[in-house]
Amino acid sequence: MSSSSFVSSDDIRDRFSRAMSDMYRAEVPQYGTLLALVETVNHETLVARPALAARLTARGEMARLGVERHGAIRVGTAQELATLRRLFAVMGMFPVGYYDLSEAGVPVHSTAFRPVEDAALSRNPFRLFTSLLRLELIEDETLRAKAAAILERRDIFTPAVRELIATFEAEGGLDDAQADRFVAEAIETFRWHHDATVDLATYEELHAAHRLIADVVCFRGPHINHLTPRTLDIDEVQRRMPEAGMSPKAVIEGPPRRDCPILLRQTSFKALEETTRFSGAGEGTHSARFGEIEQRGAALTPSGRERYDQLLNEARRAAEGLDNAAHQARLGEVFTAFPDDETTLRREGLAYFDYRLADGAELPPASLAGGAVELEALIAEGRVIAEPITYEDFLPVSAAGIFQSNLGGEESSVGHGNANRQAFEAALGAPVTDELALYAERQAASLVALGLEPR
Ligand code: OOG
Ligand code: NI
Repeated sequence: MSSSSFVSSDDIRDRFSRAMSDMYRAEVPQYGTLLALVETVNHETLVARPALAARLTARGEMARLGVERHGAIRVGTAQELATLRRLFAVMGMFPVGYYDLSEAGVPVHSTAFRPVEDAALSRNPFRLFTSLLRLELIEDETLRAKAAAILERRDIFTPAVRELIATFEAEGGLDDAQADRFVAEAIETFRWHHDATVDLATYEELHAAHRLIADVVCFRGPHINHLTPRTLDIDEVQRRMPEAGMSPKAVIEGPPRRDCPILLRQTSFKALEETTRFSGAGEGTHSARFGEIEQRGAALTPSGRERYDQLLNEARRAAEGLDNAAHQARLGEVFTAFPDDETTLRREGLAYFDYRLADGAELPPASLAGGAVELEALIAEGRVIAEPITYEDFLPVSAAGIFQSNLGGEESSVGHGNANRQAFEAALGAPVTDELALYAERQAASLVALGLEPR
């Protein structure tokens, strides 16, 4: 087969993200309601804020806004995770970042499979937050062995998707018909099943150890547990959720509302209680699936991130049990210590920026290999434009908040483990890419393209 008949990985990812969204909308109608609300608020925001619209267009983010989603899944074994890595590679999605959720009493560690190149991100940035259950954090040995044995018996992939992954790896691509077939087969892995694979007693036993363990172990596959559209005004969507019939999570996770948004703000509607049939004719309920929204801001440098983590901790200590309005007010006060204008964020090296030549501008020849002082002058003259780079990743504290609000807020009964990135990478069969390195490279490349010294 000639490579010219291959469909690009970006196209396959785009087809997959649309197919997942359609499947989830059919499975969880409230997700459709949430999509409609986000679209309305995004439209209103763009009309009210033409400067924001112009900026999203300039950054190539306008086209992706309507299709932008992330989702989340949880798997049980190293083999499942390793095969997922190969499956996502077909779609140009690679493991970025390591997240340790055991810190928050959730017995998983995670990565995000996502595109990494600029062009791929603009085409469709679909990401999947993927968690691996850490059975070693179950204290009861008998229960741990039982869970492992149940997981050993299942195969979460269809034979056809395994074949198509192998074809992709051997040939270097998939043609149009293979790509469609791949998408149809791949989404089977993430479908919801009303039937559990275990009896009610086993479910309850695992559930008592940790609700998440039951969610991962008792079903045929890693059902997609939420999909998240990107909003331009999360406060407004949160405010309107109840009148649209959704029950929002108590507080919006992440930083407060700001003039220059940073990182990621997230909220969700609560997981649904769903009727589940157990083997041996038992019936009960399980809740796993919910809807979430996110608002993205600038990627922070290591020092910006350190400052963010510090302030968030400070705010959280005093914000326990507050409602969203009070929580946001408290965050707002604490975060006055974090500069909220682009020039300061840039000069103090708190956020990553992308530098480009203004339309029609030229650089004076002397600026070749110029230093920071010269860069500032070029920006002041309007010849070079600096735009914050959008954060494409996740936040462990927020992720823990999302997990917990959908696990019923109960106290965890599993031991808090330590981060174990090595074990995660061994299971994955590959290293995870450091997300901060990606932003740093992108910033440096934009300066080099202008003939300026990278910073
Ligand atoms: C994943 C929760 C994390 C996010 O947006 O931070 C997440 C899960 O519940 O499986 O999706
Ligand atoms: Ni999420």
